[in-house]
Amino acid sequence: MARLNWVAAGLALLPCVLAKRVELDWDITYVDANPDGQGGRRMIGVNNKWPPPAIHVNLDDTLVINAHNSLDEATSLHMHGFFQNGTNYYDGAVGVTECGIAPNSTYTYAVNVTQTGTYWIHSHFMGQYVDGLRAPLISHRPQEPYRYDEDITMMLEAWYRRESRDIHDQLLSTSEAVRTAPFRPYMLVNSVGGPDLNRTTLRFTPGKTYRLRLINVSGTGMVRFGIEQHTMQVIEVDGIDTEIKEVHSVQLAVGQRTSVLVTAKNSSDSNYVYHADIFTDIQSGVARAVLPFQSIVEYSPQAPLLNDTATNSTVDWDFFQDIDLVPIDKIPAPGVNKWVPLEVHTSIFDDYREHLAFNNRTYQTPVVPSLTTALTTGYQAYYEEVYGFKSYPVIVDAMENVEIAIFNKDVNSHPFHMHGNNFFVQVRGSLDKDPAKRKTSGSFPVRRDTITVPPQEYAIIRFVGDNPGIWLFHCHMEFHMEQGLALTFVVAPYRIIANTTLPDQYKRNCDLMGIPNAGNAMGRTGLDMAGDPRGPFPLSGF
Ligand SMILES: *[C@@H]1O[C@H](CO)[C@@H](O)[C@H](O)[C@H]1NC(C)=O
Ligand SMILES: *[C@@H]1O[C@H](CO)[C@@H](O)[C@H](O)[C@H]1NC(C)=O
Ligand SMILES: *[C@@H]1O[C@H](CO)[C@@H](O)[C@H](O)[C@H]1NC(C)=O
Ligand SMILES: *[C@@H]1O[C@H](CO)[C@@H](O)[C@H](O)[C@H]1NC(C)=O
Ligand SMILES: *[C@@H]1O[C@H](CO)[C@@H](O)[C@H](O)[C@H]1NC(C)=O
Ligand SMILES: *[C@@H]1O[C@H](CO)[C@@H](O)[C@H](O)[C@H]1NC(C)=O
Ligand SMILES: *[C@@H]1O[C@H](CO)[C@@H](O)[C@H](O)[C@H]1NC(C)=O
Ligand SMILES: *[C@@H]1O[C@H](CO)[C@@H](O)[C@H](O)[C@H]1NC(C)=O
Ligand SMILES: *[C@@H]1O[C@H](CO)[C@@H](O)[C@H](O)[C@H]1NC(C)=O
Ligand SMILES: *[C@@H]1O[C@H](CO)[C@@H](O)[C@H](O)[C@H]1NC(C)=O
Ligand SMILES: [Cu+2]
Repeated sequence: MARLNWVAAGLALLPCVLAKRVELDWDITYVDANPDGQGGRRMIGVNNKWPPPAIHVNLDDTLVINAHNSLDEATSLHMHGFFQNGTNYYDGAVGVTECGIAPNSTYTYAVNVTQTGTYWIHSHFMGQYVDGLRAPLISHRPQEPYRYDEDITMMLEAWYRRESRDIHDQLLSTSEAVRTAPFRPYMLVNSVGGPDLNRTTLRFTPGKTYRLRLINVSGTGMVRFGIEQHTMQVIEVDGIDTEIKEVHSVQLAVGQRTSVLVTAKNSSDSNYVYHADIFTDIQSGVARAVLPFQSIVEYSPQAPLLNDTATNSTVDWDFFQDIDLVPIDKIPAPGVNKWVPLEVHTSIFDDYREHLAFNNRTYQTPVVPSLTTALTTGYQAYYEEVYGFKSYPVIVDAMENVEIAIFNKDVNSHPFHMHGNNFFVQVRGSLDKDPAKRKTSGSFPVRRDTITVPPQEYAIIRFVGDNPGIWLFHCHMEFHMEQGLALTFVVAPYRIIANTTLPDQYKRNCDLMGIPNAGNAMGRTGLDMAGDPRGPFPLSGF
């Protein structure tokens, strides 16, 4: 029986090694691929292969990626969860921290690895990651806090047969009849899926302990993962090692990562079912599954499959909440100097399209990337106006402690991702102010870089403005971001200006695409913001 490469790729843990330079040449190319075995389509891969390879680095390595763009449109790479401290221009957010890599051009991303845990790398231009330009990015440390025998990455996503440009156009259509949810026939586990469950079998050896690194790289939706008759121990979320939390299942929103330890049974008498269902949201603690997915944990090819789903005794979907986790490094939450309340709405705007918005302001990429603006407008870089109304800039002073309250007034869950930092998860509660639903963190709140806020609930998070740069804060459901659910934190403009020298390649790529290398969001000087769009605005009555 063919061994899946992702199972065989479980790394034996290496002892402490000297910091090294990990240099990768990535030619970003269109590739025909057939992930569900049901007919292929054009995907975006690397060096004419799909899926792009997982990247493994060690703490203190330098990761260098020479990214060449062989597509017919711009592209970029974002290392999701890496703080890019001092290297804002390598954060990959097109329109914020770069112009994008022009077709036929190159951009070299270089970062000193200061964080460990489970991350991923993906394009941050339009829906290219949904078209396949994404891969796990795993950072190992010499001594992991927990012991395990094998390290397995499971990248989970919903698979679309259509290219993301089509889906974008469909969702942003002015016709309500066209704006239907795109079809997702299958779940992919490490880029394979489809009706043949053997393609996603997870093979366990009796007695071994596995670290499963679950990464949700979906375009939309939430995933819940569980193995029948196995408990799991959560040990990491979004790169932060936590104290052990025993669970039967975990749920992950797009962009989120959770590592669990699973101890295999001692006998290979039976095989079991694992689940990785997609659901849209959790209401009253009940998930609405839209795409159930099951595959097999195999101890022995000869053993019978115990299928608990058939007897209604499946996994206990005991939705644990991230706010209950305790990081092992025990950092107390900072105080608060700045308060940023954000209401989340979806509605039809006066351009007759459906947009999503923070405080009714729907994000639009400025003409000139916000980082260019910060570096070329002198003292005006301290004024929010200069970045453009639609890039929703929020200026944060150096070392200011920011508290963000996200009030989700929508009918869907949204996973919010912060670039350049992680945040402390302080409070969760419901908009109806039901005290039973309010939860506060302990003294050492969990920190993460992506938080889900269910519909009609709120979350309060805090971060410290200790990483000068311009950092996007957005819903990680790709299409929601394209529908405008994003804003930018402009952290410590004085320090950005004092300490940033843009790489030559940054400017060359802008030149190639005809994007000015100076000026405000409109490409003009000073506060001349003529033509800066304010709308569209929500049609009244939502
Ligand atoms: C890229 O370069 C190739 C070969 O030089 C050329 O044929 C192609 O038109 C170029 N593509 C773009 C988008 O400039
Ligand atoms: C990495 O660290 C070295 C040594 O401190 C420094 O010279 C180099 O500029 C850093 N590289 C990046 C990409 O930040
Ligand atoms: C897949 O599973 C079926 C039974 O469901 C089995 O007959 C077949 O041999 C398996 N194929 C592989 C490649 O393991
Ligand atoms: C990933 O997250 C999305 C959105 O938060 C969710 O809908 C989906 O079910 C999650 N899981 C998987 C496996 O895609
Ligand atoms: C497997 O056997 C070992 C040694 O007898 C025991 O400590 C462990 O609890 C057993 N594991 C399970 C999952 O039953
Ligand atoms: C388990 O049983 C359920 C219900 O009968 C069925 O839908 C599902 O396909 C089975 N799972 C596997 C992995 O065979
Ligand atoms: C499982 O639950 C479903 C729905 O409640 C029911 O129709 C079915 O008969 C149950 N099956 C078993 C084996 O109890
Ligand atoms: C957004 O617009 C709606 C409808 O016009 C209004 O009820 C709501 O108060 C607005 N929210 C904010 C934060 O401006
Ligand atoms: C960024 O680097 C500065 C200076 O070393 C440090 O004080 C700060 O904590 C760092 N912030 C993050 C988010 O890495
Ligand atoms: C620029 O960066 C250096 C090195 O991290 C730091 O010591 C210095 O304080 C920074 N300058 C400003 C104005 O923030
Ligand atoms: Cu969203």
